[in-house]
Amino acid sequence: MSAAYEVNFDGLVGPTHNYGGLAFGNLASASHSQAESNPQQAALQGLEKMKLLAGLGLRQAILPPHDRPHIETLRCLGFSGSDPDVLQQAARDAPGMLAAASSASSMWAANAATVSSSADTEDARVHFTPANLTSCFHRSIEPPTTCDLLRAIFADQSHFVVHDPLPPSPALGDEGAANHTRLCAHYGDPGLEVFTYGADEVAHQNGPRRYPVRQTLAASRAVARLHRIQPGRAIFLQQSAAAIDAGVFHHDVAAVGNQNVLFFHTGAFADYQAPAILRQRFTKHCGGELKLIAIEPNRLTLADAVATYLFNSQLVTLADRVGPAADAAQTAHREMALICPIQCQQHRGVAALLDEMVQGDSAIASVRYVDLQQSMQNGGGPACLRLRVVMTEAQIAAMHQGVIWTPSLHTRLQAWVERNYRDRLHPTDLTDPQLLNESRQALDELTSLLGLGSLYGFQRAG
Ligand code: SUG
Repeated sequence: MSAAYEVNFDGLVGPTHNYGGLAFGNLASASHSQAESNPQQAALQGLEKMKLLAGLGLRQAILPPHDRPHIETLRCLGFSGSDPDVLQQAARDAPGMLAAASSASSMWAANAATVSSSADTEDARVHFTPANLTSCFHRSIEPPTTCDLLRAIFADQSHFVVHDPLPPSPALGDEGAANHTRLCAHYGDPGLEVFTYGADEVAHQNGPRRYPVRQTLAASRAVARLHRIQPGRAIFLQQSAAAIDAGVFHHDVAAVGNQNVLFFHTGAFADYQAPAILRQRFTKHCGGELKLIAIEPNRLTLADAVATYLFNSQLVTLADRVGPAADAAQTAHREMALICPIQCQQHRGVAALLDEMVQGDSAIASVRYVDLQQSMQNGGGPACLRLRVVMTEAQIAAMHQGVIWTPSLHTRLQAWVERNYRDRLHPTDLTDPQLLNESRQALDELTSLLGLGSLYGFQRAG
């Protein structure tokens, strides 16, 4: 075993963050549709979360936003002329398409890709498959930029493989790490890769009735094959249809795992025995015991789990702040902390449950609350905003260094947001050509701030 660390890559919120009501089955997105947003506050709230985690001794990095409004997408739909013409025509003839092409949804980095740690793969490289995000149009336009980004950050092919996304068919709907959890004894040990899916195919007899399935078993199996996960280390579990119909559009709204701990709602899985099966597989493949923290519906309904995003918290292993860094990675099962949205603190039942958990002998020793109101109103909690990548020290050294969080980068990003982002945005503002110019100006500055060169289409054109 070599020491390894979990690095959280947080999606930086883009300048067009708005409430488009675009994600059917995501209750928060529907209920905030057409509300006024505050992109500046959204981005600063995200940066504060990164700072908190870095302050807890965790490794933190940044994924830049995608360029929006995405004029190339609108041109593909037949809108033409100058960029302002394209915006005008789209606003007039297809406002839904303009909203989709303007969404800042790439901020939810848990949907950027599925990641397998090198300890689990046959070629001992870290594998990434960018999610195809076929279920919603506004998200389906993310994969090309995600590929470019991941290939720029993880360019060293002796350590990393960035696959192409799966073919974009609903039969292969893939939403990335939001439906994938890695369990292990130590980060550097081979683990168990848990893939969750909504149905075998899209139209499944026992599938949800109200809301769509976003992840299929065929997609999860394909990702596991591409990643060359060692035999026995991938497991596929179905989400319960009732959970999806209650608003659990991604599995990470009903469960979160870290190392040897799984914190979940008992209504999350189709098979009530799924956690017990996981426990057996964990003992066989990882050694030791998987600690299950199960919350029953009589303690918390699925509806309240969705409303508070309790399970969309980040479950993190706190590093030893006194000891040397390498030791921090090697010592098993240090204290874990749960990073919860403030909505959990504001809900009496959830706050009481968390207090009990911390005071009792559960594996979770402390809770920190973060204010992510702007993202939460679109259905994105702490765990949605981050993509976990487990890496050794050598792998961390091999990735692009400019996106690694430092106090000085934080200060520069804060100033960059304050300088470039609006503090009010209404969906009707998306037609404003000035917003397009501001966004491009901001992203142009950002790529040089992060040392990423010309990443976006608009930087390469002309
Ligand atoms: O895909 N919301 C996102 C939220 C993604 C949350 N991610 C995880 N659970 N990991 C989605 O539903 C709303 C956009 C809008 O309506 O403007 C949106 O896309």
